[in-house]
Amino acid sequence: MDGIAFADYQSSVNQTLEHSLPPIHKAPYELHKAMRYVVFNGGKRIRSVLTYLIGETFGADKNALDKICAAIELIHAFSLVHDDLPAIDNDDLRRGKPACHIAFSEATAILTGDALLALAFELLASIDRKQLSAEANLEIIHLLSHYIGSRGMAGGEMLDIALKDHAITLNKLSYIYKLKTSYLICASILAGALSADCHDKIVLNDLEQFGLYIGLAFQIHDDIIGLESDTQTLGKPQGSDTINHKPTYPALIGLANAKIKEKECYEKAMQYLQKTHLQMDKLVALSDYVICRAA
Ligand code: GRG
Repeated sequence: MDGIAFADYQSSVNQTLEHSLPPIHKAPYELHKAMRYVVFNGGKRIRSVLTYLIGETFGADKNALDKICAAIELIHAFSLVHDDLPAIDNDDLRRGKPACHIAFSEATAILTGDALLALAFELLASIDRKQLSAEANLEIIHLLSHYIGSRGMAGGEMLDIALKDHAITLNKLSYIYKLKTSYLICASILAGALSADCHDKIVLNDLEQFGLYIGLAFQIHDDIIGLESDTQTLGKPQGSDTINHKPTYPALIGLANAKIKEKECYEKAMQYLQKTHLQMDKLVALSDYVICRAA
């Protein structure tokens, strides 16, 4: 995210992750090494930057935000490790480096994902009562667990697997993208608002819609750069979705129409963001980055 002032947020979440992850000199060494390998592997931290930006706007406590953001990045890292497994997407490369099951072993990768997910909720449950009310803390735990479970990210991944090699409509693909990608982005945004005890239903609804649309734009852009960016920039083979016969927006409606859909989602996202009357400069800059990034 060069050129945009997000380095402070990335460094805050990285520091919290550094303190929260078990050290590699503590047993089980291999598991702790793998957990750190996948968390400090060059991720952009988009989801946690969203949480920081929204949380700050509403006046949330910085220490509480640090833990919530670290938990979100742990959940995200967990989902990528399991997504790359031979039984799911069978990807050998992640962020240009060997995927966890290649660098370690398949069993280690499964346990690494499990341990990251457990640590995320341990972190959320450890937030100081002076930094976050018990009600808000519980709401955030409820929100995140709901958005990543069978009616969210895990459910989206299940549908994705079930539909492999089957004909699929654009509506169905959008639904899968909503569950598997937009929901964690949405949860990151709403967690930022809840961390400041925001309970304004209209604002929360507008933020949710912003998250759903920017999440869909993010995933469509992921499809587009999968075709257009080179292998080195992507950190995985260029055109791998096509080679693996994965249904994507460009595969279903062509590259030019996919770009139009992405722009429409971005514009819808901006309309909902404007409705919230929040301090928007950085959120707009981050949203612009989401649809302009090369990797
Ligand atoms: C039970 C929570 C749970 C999950 C298991 C495997 C799985 C189900 C879900 C995977 C969902 C997934 C990997 C969606 C793809 C989203 C996507 C495009 C991720 C890439 O995000 P970036 O570009 O990654 O933000 P970096 O590398 O920057 O962190």
